[in-house]
Amino acid sequence: MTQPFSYKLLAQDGAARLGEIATPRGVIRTPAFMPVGTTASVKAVFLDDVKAAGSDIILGNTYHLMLRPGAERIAKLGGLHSFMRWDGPILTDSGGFQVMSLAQLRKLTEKGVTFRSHIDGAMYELTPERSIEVQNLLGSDIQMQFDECTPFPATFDEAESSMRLSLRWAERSLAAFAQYGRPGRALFGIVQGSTFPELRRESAAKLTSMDFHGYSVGGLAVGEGQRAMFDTLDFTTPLLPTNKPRYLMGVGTPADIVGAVERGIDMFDCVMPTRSGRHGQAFTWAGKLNIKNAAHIEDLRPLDETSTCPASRDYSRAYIHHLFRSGEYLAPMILSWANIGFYQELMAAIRKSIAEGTFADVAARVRAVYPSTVE
Ligand code: PRF
Repeated sequence: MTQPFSYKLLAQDGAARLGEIATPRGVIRTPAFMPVGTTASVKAVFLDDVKAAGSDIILGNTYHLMLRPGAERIAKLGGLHSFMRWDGPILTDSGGFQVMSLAQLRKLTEKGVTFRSHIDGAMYELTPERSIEVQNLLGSDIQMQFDECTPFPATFDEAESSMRLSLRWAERSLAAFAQYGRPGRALFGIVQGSTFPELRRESAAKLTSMDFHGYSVGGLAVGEGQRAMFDTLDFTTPLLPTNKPRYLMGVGTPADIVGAVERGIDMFDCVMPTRSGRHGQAFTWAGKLNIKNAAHIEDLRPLDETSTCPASRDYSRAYIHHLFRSGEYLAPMILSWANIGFYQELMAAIRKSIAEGTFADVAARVRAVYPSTVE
């Protein structure tokens, strides 16, 4: 029998939650960080290293994969897991957020979004039904409802009509999931409502009355700033059921993650470790450093001697600095790997501390070197 999708809350320290999500493809330890593999690749990092760093789940994108190589083609080739050689769980985003940030000539209607591909200029349509169909053709284990990420800032009226559109799309996404989904696959609803308590309350109330397997908090980390994001989480996470996972989409810095865990969030994804890695930024337990800086030219120390990740532990700063200066492909590879290693060590430390009731110590340690932008 297929292992059903389930969430188990194992321990709490304040509002911070230690848990486990069981899926047919394996267990996800939460709080979890999901490396982003937009185009069926966690950029510049081999998946064996992503896995060995402690990643239980990775993220893929409906928008990119439906354009290239195409959802039907991936299904024909055996599905996304075997295509990219990742046998653990995969979560896919539903595409609306990416359409609005990447595609040209976007037109949003009640039915969905039509847009011109940023790759070849061809016209496409993405609706709740097509998004869920694509996510199932890919074979994604955790799927997202089709939603509109309300731009920031938005007036109350704009945020209200956008949130209500996402609610209608939530119902259509659920109906499509009943048609295309398979046993063991999960569908998450996405709470919208910008920074307005009343709108978040309406969104959460309607979504939690529908039968989703988990809940995302969307529409944050879109320019509102960390204070407003934390304030929004303060009144949003208590509206979500305690027996299902909560996912804060597109977040964030180490300080963002610690602050959101503190407010009851279980799952995160962000391009930050890999994108920063490609640009010479390294995340370590002593803070962030820019390896391109001349200060590292003769520094034989590793990025982080406390790390168990080979990328952080085994290569000298001088060597990685040289690779960046020389434009070597290996430079972004080592740094992206090191940053995935750091993010997963951070999550492991967070999980251990919740079990031991010492989350505040890890939070303080992170904030000492990754100053929170909240005054
Ligand atoms: N909706 C979806 N994907 C997202 C977001 C959202 O609101 C965000 C917001 N930070 C990131 N990714 N579907």
